[in-house]
Amino acid sequence: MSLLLYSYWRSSAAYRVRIGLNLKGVDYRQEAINLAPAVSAQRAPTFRQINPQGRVPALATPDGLITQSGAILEWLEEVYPAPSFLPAGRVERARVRMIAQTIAADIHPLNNVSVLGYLSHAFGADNAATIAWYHHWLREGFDAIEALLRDWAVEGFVVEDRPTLAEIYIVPQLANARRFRFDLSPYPGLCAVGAAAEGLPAFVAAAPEAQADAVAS
Ligand SMILES: N[C@@H](CCC(=O)N[C@@H](CS)C(=O)NCC(=O)O)C(=O)O
Repeated sequence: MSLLLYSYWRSSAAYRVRIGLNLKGVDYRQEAINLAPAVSAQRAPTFRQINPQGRVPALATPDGLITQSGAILEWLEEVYPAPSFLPAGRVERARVRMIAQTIAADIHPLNNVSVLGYLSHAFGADNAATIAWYHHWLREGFDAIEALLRDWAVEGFVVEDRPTLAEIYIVPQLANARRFRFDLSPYPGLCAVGAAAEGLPAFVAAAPEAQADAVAS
């Protein structure tokens, strides 16, 4: 099956999908869409024709173009059921989905590149204010996840002994946190999850620095 991922090395949403594709062992090609403000390839009419939302990730599949990392991951899970992104137990499935949603719905949308740009252009937020905003929403979300991990007595992977949807969302969000110099010392549980997953081949190959467009940006 021929799959083409529109991606950007620094996009944490695309990073989730790269991890997912690698965990499934699926062969895919990538086309880099440069989101750097000075380049803004996502605003180019050519990419808007492919994905009218102008965002990455987007995956070209035999079923058509699929956008939204969560929708792409669900599609992958349906087309390539093994190994599954989801644990066997209902309680465990709910747990990994809780974590994924906290990141996908409560942290990431508030800290997206276009949101940060709008804060600056429309409201005059300077760099310090923008970073304070970024850290605020990260803290809100990470506090919640850290408390859950503590309640569930997680040490390492969130459930079972392998990465699931939880690690697919946590690892890229941790990378964003480090990039924006967010203090991770209050989050030993999250860091332990990251440490359990980050060295696995599927995660190493998906990391931002490992992407071909990292050098070019
Ligand atoms: N909810 C979307 C978010 C996609 C998204 O916003 N991607 C970012 C990069 S991480 C992007 O393309 N940003 C461009 C922009 O904000 O204009 C998903 O999970 O795929």
